[in-house]
Amino acid sequence: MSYKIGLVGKPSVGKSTFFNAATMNDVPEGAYPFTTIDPSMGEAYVRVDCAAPEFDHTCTPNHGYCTEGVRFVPTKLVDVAGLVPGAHEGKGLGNQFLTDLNEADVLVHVVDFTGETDLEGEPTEDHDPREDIDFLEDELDMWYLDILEKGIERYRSGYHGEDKAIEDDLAEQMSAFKINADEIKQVVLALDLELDPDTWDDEDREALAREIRIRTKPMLIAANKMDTPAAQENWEPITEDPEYEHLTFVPVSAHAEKALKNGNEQGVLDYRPGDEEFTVTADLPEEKAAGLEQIREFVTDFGGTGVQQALETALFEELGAIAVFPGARKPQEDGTFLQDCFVLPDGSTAEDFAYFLHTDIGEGFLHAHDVRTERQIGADTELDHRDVVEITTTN
Ligand SMILES: Nc1nc2c(ncn2[C@@H]2O[C@H](COP(=O)(O)OP(=O)(O)OP(=O)(O)O)[C@@H](O)[C@H]2O)c(=O)[nH]1
Ligand SMILES: [Mg+2]
Repeated sequence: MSYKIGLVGKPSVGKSTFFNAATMNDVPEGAYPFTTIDPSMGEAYVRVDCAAPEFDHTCTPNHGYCTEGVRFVPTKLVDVAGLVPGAHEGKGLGNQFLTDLNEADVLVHVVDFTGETDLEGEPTEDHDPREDIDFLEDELDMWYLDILEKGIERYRSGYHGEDKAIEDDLAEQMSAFKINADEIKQVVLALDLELDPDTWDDEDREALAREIRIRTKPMLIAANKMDTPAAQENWEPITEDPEYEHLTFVPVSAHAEKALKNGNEQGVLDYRPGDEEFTVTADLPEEKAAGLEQIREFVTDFGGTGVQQALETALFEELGAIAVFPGARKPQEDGTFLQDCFVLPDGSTAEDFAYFLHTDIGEGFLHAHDVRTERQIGADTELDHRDVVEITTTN
């Protein structure tokens, strides 16, 4: 039910460091059972400002945890290994790679901004991280193009029904990308193409595949290793390059996040994930203390290590998801309050939310209340990020 964020990138960019830091969580006992589904899939958290303080009560989260008004809401994170040239043709870990990619709702492309690793992840000098960005986009586009071509073949064969429109065949072939015939038609028309694949040349098909990929697989660039001077030098030229206007970049030090989480676990410092400050609580050997001071400088300058920021920007901005609290103004009789906070697709209505909670609630939907304003809202009202919604049913 929760969203899946996929970490992708060539070898040695820091995917595993990012993944380990993000999924290593000091969750209070009884909060949420940490389940490792497989070694590359874990539970990470995204921060949402808790609504409970607005009602002068303390929340009791069912999942994740809440600290000083910040709710940590679970989300799934996947370390998608195996990006190599030709991955779309099954090279490297090809099929596993594509399965993982397929299941990810949004991608975080981890890029080594130092330029000190080549496309295979081997040490080098003066590698342009732009090549990595282009390479991943091209690889994804070729994978989409393969599937698009199959859809066109399907249409030409006429096997699935003579009067089917091209967008229907493409939508069927591309169903794993969660795009429907109507949306495909929009993309075709937006590119000034006709709804007839016989009029499309190679370039048109590539453009179409790319456009569908951009719309269905939102992606964020995590500019990693930004704790190094080499990476910092690359930041401006790349993020201000007009070629990459379509991308969002977040500066990240996966290393720093891992070090702070480790310190927290060892009880030598207090750090809340995502914060731009932390407190050292133990007497540390000089070298370790100096290392932490470097990290302090980094998180102060960059507003955090970037790991939480990358996950949240991916989910709430690139994908456009919203977090909604089901609830009432007051705690229940057993003292529980705002136990849940769910992440829903952009544009979800009050009725969608009811169905999301349970089919019975959806089917019995009578009306809903915006708990903050105490106003009644209809089934079709679109919800906003951080809404607190109470649903009244007939049953
Ligand atoms: N300076 C710096 N080094 C980092 C950072 N994150 C990772 N590294 C280093 O980069 C190297 C590769 O990190 P990994 O996390 O193993 O990279 P990966 O992308 O999982 O690599 P593969 O599993 O081989 O694909 C290691 O030596 C890390 O210590 C960072 O934020 N800053
Ligand atoms: Mg790894």
